[in-house]
Amino acid sequence: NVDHKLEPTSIQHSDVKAQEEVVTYEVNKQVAVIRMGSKPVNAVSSHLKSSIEEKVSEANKDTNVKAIVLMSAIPGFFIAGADITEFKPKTKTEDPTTRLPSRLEGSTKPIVAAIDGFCLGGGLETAMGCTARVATPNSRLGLPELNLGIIPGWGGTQRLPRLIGVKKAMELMLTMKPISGKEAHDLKLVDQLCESNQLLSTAIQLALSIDMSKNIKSLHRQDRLESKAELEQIFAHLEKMVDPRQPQQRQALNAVKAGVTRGGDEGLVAEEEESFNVHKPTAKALQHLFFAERATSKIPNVPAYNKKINSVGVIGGGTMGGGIAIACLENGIKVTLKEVNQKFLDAGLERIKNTFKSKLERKRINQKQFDAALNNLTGTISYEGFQTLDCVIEAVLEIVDLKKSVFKDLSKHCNKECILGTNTSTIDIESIASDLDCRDRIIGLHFFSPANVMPLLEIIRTSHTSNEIIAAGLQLSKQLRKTPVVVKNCVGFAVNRIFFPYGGAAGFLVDRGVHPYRIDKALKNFGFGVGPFRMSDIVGLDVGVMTSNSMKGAYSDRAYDGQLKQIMVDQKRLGDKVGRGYYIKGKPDEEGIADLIKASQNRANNPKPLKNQNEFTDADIQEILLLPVVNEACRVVQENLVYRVSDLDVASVMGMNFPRFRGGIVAWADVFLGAKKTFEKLDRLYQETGMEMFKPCEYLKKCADNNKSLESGL
Ligand code: 3H9
Repeated sequence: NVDHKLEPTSIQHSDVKAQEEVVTYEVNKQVAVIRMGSKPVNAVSSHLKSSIEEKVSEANKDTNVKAIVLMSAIPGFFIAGADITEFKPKTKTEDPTTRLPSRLEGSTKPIVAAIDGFCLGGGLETAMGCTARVATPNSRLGLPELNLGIIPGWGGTQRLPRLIGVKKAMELMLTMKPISGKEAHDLKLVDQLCESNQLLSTAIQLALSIDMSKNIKSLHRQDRLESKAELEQIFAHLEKMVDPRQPQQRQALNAVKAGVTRGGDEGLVAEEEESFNVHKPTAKALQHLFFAERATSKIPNVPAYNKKINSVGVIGGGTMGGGIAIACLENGIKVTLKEVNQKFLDAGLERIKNTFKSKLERKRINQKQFDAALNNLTGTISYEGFQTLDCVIEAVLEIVDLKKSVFKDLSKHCNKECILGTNTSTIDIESIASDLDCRDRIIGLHFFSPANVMPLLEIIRTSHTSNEIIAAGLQLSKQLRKTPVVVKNCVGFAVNRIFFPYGGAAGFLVDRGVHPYRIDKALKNFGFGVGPFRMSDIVGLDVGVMTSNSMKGAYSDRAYDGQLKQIMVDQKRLGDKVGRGYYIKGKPDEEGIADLIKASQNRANNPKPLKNQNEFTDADIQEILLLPVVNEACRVVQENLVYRVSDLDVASVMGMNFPRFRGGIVAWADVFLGAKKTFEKLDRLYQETGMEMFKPCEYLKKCADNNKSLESGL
């Protein structure tokens, strides 16, 4: 009953690309130079593959040609990988020797891959099928396939270990992070390094120097593999490392092992079999997320924003304000930090400086970057200089009147084009500036703590925010290297709103006899870095109480009025900042919290347990906490607050650390359960408990009734 209707959002790409694709062929000094020019990133579609093969075959037949260079006509990209828009679930295994890299490896004339820019996945596999590789030092080479729920399928699991050893090859696959051309050269993956303007001549020279009679194909090299004893150790370690929730990791390992023990040719067959058997829901979820992440900045009717944001004013130097300032400084934006008095200002500036000092000490940045960041930072206790700022972000305490007075000041002291952002997480943005004439420039810029680390920027538009200011917000997020999600104004916006039932359901379960640590364990097993109670300790329980009160105020019908958090706060167990919360310094404190749990259950009138604590499986707990979140996400869709359903998937992954291999909160329900089952499970919970948070909303019901995916939208 799994609903597999979820499709990548950009299926139309490939048609456009097929027409634009150009592979050119010219002969230069007896070398055939084949240039790939398939915009935007040279993703290898079936069309591009056959065009390359045609040209290589032409070169092999051309008696004037001694060698071949394969390079890109698109600056910055060699090949970004196989074309993901063409991915379909496989119905049968194929002959792996028909893949592009194997075809290239079969060339009778030497082929040199000349790499300048991204060389990823099928791109690196193609380069490894060539006889040799030349690259620029800043190129990016890697095999990120596991991030799409699949394994390298064009011989990457075979050729990479044979070129750089199993240990490093598995590291590249498991971390999914690309390495630079320079590192690749150090590892001997790349034979020669050169600057961009020397790329063609270096590649030609290298190509002409290769003697094919002495060449050993990458697939058959033995010299760079580790010794038998080393391999045993490496594999034993990797066996422990692979995450059973991400089957593609084990499958990549299986393919590598098969190749190392049985030889490259058999390894290719093993890779094909493992590829065929990849866990399809995980692959679907991750590929969905790939396109979802790239779609969030596409907002209809928003004009192009051709300026750069050079200067930002940050009002309030506390944790959030400081984090925002650091994010700006790290990305070359000048920051003016404003506080109410010199003492607070000094403390705020000090915190920012200390963060950069610690980065310098840990060698995360160099002295030049340190100096540049601190030179870009100024502090003030007045609005002097605000007239010239491009953007101001308010991060003062969550007090409506205080925010109102800040915006009144900003309307006087900033220029008429300045973006006026608020980082509020709980206050209605419409109300902050209801009587000001700069309402069209007011926008929510909601960062997640720590603001310089978390990758999401929630951009909130009020009924007055202009499209130009939305464009400016998107530009800011690009400069800060964050992923934006644009959401219309509502209490909690996207992330806090859809996740408010998560804490509620956790409290609900505790009052019905399930221990907080048991709940944390189940959610960790699901893939969250930490469970909800440990997370509360990190965020601060007092902050949690404040946020949940504001959510309860707005969505009282489906809130759970649990008392445990308040009881903890009354006992001064505020979380990590005081060393004690649900845990003591991160360690369980069963005895310490036992009475507090009882007190919470008493206040809830000791409700009947749903079932015996031992009978709860991980899946039961995960569904009780997460299905109401899916339900609330569907309500957000129903209220038309986001531009596309998948924005909520991105928001959940980037703002709440929802495990990315589950595809995001709505995709998880869609792909792993299906709309119908999601509806049935929620409805059953609603019937059993009478709690409104479980009552399926109209949108969810409609999708289930019409057999449509939850991602299909209104
Ligand atoms: C693979 O190779 C499997 C093999 O082993 C064979 C198995 C059988 N396909 O990210 P951007 C589009 S799997 C199709 O905004 P950037 C992207 O959607 C692949 N389309 O640019 C976007 O379209 P739009 C392994 C692709 O500069 C546009 O290109 N490779 C592909 O910020 C620009 O992309 C990867 O996983 C693709 N492979 O980042 C790498 N790649 O404009 C995937 C991009 O309509 N790609 N597009 O929204 C990336 O990581 C980044 O795109 C890259 C550039 C770092 C290259």
